[in-house]
Amino acid sequence: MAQITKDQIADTLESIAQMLEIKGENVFKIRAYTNAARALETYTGNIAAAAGEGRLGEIAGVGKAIAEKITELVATGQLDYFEKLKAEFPPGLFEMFELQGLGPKKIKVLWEALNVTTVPELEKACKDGRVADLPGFGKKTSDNILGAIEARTKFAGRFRLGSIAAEAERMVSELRELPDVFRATIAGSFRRRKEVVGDLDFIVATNSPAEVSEFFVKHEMVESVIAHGATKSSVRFKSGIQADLRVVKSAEYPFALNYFTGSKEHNIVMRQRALTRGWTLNEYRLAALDNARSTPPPITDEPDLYRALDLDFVEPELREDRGEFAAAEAHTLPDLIETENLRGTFHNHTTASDGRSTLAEMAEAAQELGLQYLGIADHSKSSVQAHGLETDRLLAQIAEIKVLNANYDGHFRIFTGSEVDIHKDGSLDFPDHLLEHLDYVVASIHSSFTLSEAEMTKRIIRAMENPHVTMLGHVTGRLLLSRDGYAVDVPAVIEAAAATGTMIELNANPKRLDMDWRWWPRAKEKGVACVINPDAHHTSHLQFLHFGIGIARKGWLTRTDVVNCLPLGQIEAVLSAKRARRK
Ligand code: DGT
Ligand code: CA
Ligand code: CA
Ligand code: ZN
Repeated sequence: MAQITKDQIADTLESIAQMLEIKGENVFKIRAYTNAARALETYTGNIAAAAGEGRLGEIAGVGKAIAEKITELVATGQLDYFEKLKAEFPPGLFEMFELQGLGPKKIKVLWEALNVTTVPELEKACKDGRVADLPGFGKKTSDNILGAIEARTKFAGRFRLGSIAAEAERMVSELRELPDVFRATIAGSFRRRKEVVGDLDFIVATNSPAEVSEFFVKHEMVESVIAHGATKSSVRFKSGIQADLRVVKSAEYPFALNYFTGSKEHNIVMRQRALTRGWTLNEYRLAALDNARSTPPPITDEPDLYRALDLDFVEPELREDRGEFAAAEAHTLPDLIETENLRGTFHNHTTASDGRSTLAEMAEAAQELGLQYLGIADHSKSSVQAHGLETDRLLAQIAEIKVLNANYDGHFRIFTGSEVDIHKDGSLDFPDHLLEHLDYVVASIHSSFTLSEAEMTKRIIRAMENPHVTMLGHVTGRLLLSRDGYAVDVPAVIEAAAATGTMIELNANPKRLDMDWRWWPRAKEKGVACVINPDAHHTSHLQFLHFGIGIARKGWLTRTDVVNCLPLGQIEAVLSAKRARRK
């Protein structure tokens, strides 16, 4: 039997909480399940081992009753209580939970008042006005639900890099360890670090194709097998993503790797360049055509292939046919940023607002990652739902940081910041005389998402004109695969960032990855500094920086374009540059 994963356990607990809420159970009981689910999401230990040794109670947020249920899940792969509870509900109801903005309270009303229990029924009820007429719903809610249904269809079959990276990386590392496997890589959009991917493409070089394919289709992460052949297999992983495996001989590997890395647009140009030299390029080889004036050179890896076509090696992230060929010919490809270049980061939350780790825990985690500084930017007072800080709590946090900093002997530093809400009119949630006490300010939009593009752009630019605003947070507010960003004229924002000396954030949270990689070359050209921030709400989220690096690379950025590559001792001047300029 396949071992149940931590995420599957968390999902089960989350579903139980939703069902209990529909049943109108006591809030404490409901909260116990949601808290336990959250605790598991960030638990880094081995859950099966902890269950086996009776140590689940040690996980903060997991009580005795829930620990017993987790133990049953780990031991048997299912939970009797959950199955019985589920049987009390129409099955279609669970799909409704996947719609953005629709929670148990509303689902309960829709079910009881309109007898709506499936997504198609819900769509119909919205369109004929029955949902808008429900008490507490209204036209706006009905429209939002329709928007969520539309988004669900539009995004079906796509996956955020952050939700499938663990499965993909585990598979490739296990493939590499098989006897007789010479090389194994995840190609496709995953290798190009696209923010969302359609499927995974594994390429393996081996002399034992049957054994490798067998290992792949029988892996415990596999939910179902779509095809199982000698050199091509396809499966669906438990997360729902499809994964294709191509097994090739060592000599074919560079060609298969290059072809299946793509993009399709990049491949077309590669093949064209081969043709103009009288050669033919496909996923197996580069060979001379009859009319060829020369034979292609021997090729043992991807750089050889690019060299053969008179190109510098093009990093996978740049293979989108967006100027990489001209640069590779002219030897002007950028020396792309790497994770190791980062020295610190700025947009991070703590338990003071909606984070789940304390200030001290966050600082320790940053040091363990080898960072020299950590910026703390908890929410400001208007973000009530996120427990935003009022003036006195912010001042107390500044004092607390001062004390911690005094103990670091200058080797590490916490910078005091705030993620300040931008009001509807572009004014900020804190007055200047308070912002002056901070090392830096992240300004972000968390309300009034539906302004027109012109109003929204004006609002953001007005905020950037404030000399205390060091950086603009998540530029469009998009949530990948669930919510489009608000309407905003990004080129105008980039222009204003350049004019005011404001940095633009590359929010590295895999749900955001905002500003989009397609805009970074323009920002760089205008001289706008990038700052890569994880928007961490837990110590484990500092790992999001890796996703941010992938996007920065896709945006052609080097270490000199990203301010948080600067070491302690140099970063301070950059943080205060904008204020100094205004004085
Ligand atoms: P995805 O999976 O939709 O996120 O995107 P990719 O880029 O991984 O696309 P996928 O999995 O369909 O195919 C992997 C690569 O194989 C793709 O990037 C380029 C190559 N490829 C697939 N179909 C074609 C094609 O019709 N022409 C060319 N030139 N290359 C193709
Ligand atoms: Ca793919
Ligand atoms: Ca594919
Ligand atoms: Zn935010």
